[in-house]
Amino acid sequence: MQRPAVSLIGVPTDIGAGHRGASMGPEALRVAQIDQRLARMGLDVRDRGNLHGPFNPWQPPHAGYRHLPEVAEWNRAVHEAVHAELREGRLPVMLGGDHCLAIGSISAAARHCRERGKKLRVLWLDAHADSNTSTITPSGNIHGMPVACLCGNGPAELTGIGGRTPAVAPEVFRQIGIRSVDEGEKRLVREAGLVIYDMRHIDEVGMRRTMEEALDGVDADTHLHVSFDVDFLDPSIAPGVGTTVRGGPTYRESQLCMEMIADTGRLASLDIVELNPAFDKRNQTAKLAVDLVESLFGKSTLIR
Ligand SMILES: [Mn+2]
Repeated sequence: MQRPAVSLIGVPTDIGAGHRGASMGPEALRVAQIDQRLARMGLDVRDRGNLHGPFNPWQPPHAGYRHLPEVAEWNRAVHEAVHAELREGRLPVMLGGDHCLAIGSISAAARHCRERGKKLRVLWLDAHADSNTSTITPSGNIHGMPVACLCGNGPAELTGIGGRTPAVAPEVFRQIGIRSVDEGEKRLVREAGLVIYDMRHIDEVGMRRTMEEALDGVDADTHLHVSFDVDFLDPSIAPGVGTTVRGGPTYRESQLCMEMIADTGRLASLDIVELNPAFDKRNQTAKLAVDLVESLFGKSTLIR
């Protein structure tokens, strides 16, 4: 199988989050040697450095959103950077940063798919559904809204990034590991028809069957985007996130999830988000994220 050429794009901001610190995520992943670890697997890895954007002004919500102009500015930068890498035939890895940045990266993957006639599938690995809107959000933090915005349910500054509204249809998403959904959000995800494999589903049928279902229909024409929110993982192994929710996938379940994605050979873009070194211990969560990303790129115990 041809090894992809990988571009690392640091996006050092916590502009959409409810706690400060995800802005340090890109550097923590570099300290955990994400570039060397992928290069050692034989991948052509280039670190493009960090994108730049406005500082976090740490203001209360305005009309249901916190920091909307700043979130839009960061996401426009992410969109252009991710799209440029895809156009060059490279696999962009967005080192977040908080999860609002997936608006920029996934709208870029969607635009690339339109240009190349590919089908998009997004695996959203997360404890949360991230499908809030300004009217139901308890906090106004936009990292709780990217899925809704990508599906066209949000402010024009965000839904229009990438030139097409909505950027994607809800059918492209498969959400995995979900265990915290706000009250109003439950109704919204049901109305949108989002496919959600919550922790109860994983408990009942196991990670293997869950991933078979989530990857069903992925074929040679599919662009597979993985949006990996580190809070997907159980907090006992991954304390370095702002919004821990207990009862997440174990180390082995997470490895299997990543390995089964790698087996498809269709991974084409990746977000690593919500890593928050301010909550971490000795960078263990960054190291774990890098271990899992190695598996996502095909590292396995045996020749399979
Ligand atoms: Mn998230």
